[in-house]
Amino acid sequence: LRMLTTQNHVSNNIPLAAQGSAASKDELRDFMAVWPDLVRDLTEYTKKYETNSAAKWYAKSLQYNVPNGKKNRGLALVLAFKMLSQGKELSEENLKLAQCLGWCVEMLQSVFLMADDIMDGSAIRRGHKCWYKLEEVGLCAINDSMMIESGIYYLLKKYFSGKEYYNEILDLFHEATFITTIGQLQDLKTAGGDVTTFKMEKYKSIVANKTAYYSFYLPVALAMHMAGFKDPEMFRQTKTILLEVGNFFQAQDDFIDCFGDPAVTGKIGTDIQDGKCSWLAVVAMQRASEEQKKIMKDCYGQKDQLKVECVKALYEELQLPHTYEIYEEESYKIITTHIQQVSRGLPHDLFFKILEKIYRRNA
Ligand code: DMA
Ligand code: MG
Ligand code: MG
Ligand code: MG
Repeated sequence: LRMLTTQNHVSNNIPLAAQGSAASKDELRDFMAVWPDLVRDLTEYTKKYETNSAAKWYAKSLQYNVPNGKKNRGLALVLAFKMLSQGKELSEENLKLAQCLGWCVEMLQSVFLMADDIMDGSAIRRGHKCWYKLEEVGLCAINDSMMIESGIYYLLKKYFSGKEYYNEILDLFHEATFITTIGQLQDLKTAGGDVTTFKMEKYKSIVANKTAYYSFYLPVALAMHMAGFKDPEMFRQTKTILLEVGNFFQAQDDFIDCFGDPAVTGKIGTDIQDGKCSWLAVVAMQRASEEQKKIMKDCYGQKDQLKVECVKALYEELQLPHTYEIYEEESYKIITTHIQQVSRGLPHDLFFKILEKIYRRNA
């Protein structure tokens, strides 16, 4: 059966992706149903220290920033828990806990996005103004993001402090947070530098830290702890595969930043203006003539809309949309092969489902 399934992934890779199979409508609905309880937990907690006004503000900030995304990370955690746990672990109660933990990952994602939008100077997120762009918010968004981060640890304590895996999941949240901030630092410090020095190796290092670790490894590793996994070799293999998936995901994000439709992505690209070491900039530098490199040097990393258009035109001239299409196909195949090589009883289907969820995405 496994042979057949994996074969299917290599030869017939379109329909599965279209199914968006990492979570069904029901799973999304069940996941959403848990959120209001967590908001209540957090606002009740706030009221212990302050008047209603802080709790009200916190509720508003949570509601605006946490539940309106695709929820891929939280749903991946629930999916992973279902697939990894057997028999007694897969109780109603544990499922609810996995959903809570999934929301904690979504909260961490919001924390990073709230800060990321300030640092990147973005205007739109998930089809609405970025939180910091709201008139009544501004730089209060920094404090709001810290409040959401703290909320994660309140919820972890409330729901998991009695569990034997409590320390493991706490460590994972702390580690993922630190690694992501390292990645964001790399991203910010590289941005605006000499674009002709942007290389794929540098890109991969930034992306493994800023995106892959918290977006892909964290949710699955948390689910593994919940399901009682202990073997470090299993975590190592999981990390290797999922960092690769995360690299693929960020290359997509970078392509979408320039060539995506804001009506679909819910955000407006800033990578060219910000002079980011993006997948497009790196590949452009691999292929550019000396003359084209000079155009990039002159136009990349500036607000001037004419210069931004100039960079986009150069990307087109270098046929990067076509290169990207090939890259996406090839990466999908390579990751598929690597998934098939994973041993030690990890379910290949879990990795396939996570990969299929993002393959050929446009948002
Ligand atoms: C994503 O980088 C990384 C984090 C930690 C949010 P990005 O700035 O490319 O993300 P986006 O395109 O969503 O602003
Ligand atoms: Mg950004
Ligand atoms: Mg960023
Ligand atoms: Mg981006």
